[in-house]
Amino acid sequence: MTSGVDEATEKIRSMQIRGALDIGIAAAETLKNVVDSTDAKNLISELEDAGLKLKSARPSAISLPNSVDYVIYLANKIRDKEELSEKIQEFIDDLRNSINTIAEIGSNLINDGDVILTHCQSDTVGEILKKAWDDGRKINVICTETRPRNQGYLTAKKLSGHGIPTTLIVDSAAYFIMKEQRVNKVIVGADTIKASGDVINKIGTSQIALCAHSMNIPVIVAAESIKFSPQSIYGKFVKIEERSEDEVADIPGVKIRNPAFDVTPSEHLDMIVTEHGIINPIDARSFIMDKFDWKF
Ligand code: RUB
Repeated sequence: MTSGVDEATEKIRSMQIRGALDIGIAAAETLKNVVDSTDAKNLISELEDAGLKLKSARPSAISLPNSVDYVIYLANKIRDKEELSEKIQEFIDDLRNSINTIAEIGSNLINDGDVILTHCQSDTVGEILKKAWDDGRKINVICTETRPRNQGYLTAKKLSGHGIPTTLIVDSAAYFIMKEQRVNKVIVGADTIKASGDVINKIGTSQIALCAHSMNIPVIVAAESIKFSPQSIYGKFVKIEERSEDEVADIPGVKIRNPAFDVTPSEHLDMIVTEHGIINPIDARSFIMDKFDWKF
């Protein structure tokens, strides 16, 4: 396989590249390399092979197949390789820019004095919080550790490195701390958003959203449109990644489970911030029909 496809697939699989947006961008960049280095006559089959490989790297972030499918859609439409390569670059640039637009929109939801809880590590959420801080809003952020891979450490380091007062807690302290610290907003990222408005994100998100919902604390999801699932319109199931038990514990005779994502029902979510504006989770279906017209 040419053009770094195996390397990119391995980096996504081993989580050297992680987070749904970065995974989608890495897939598009890899396929652009395929376009730039393959004969025009073999291009579609090379892209399809590379796309299949990339898609197999991780199953729960829809940004990965969406990104692959969009590049292949472009390749079927645009036969001139140079023009195709430019269009793929435009797509990559749009993906990169969408996070800044979400930061603009999402930071307006943050008020001075907010105590915000976030889970895992989402670049999109991070940019919202940093923008709110840069705009002068004095916020406090609580990060969950996010066992077993501890992505919450990355979030805590990034935010505190930016000057934002940041507290790290173990995952099981979420409910206690939400009450004690009077958390007034929960903000999380997303790996996949279904037509029903249900959101697939890092394992533990659904518990946090349930706690927040029970205390009337708004739960905000920050996600680029590439993370919505057109396949879910037809009821396609999203596979929840089950990672190695080695990440959790080694206790002889004990079965270990390590699901990496969970599904938060739309009724426990208040809004989704996208680069196209804020939507009600129950409007996800029409959002998908509108933004994925190339799919239908
Ligand atoms: C990452 C995770 C993030 C979303 C959104 O899981 O669940 O919340 O991917 O991230 P993992 P972003 O570490 O297993 O990839 O906003 O950066 O796209």
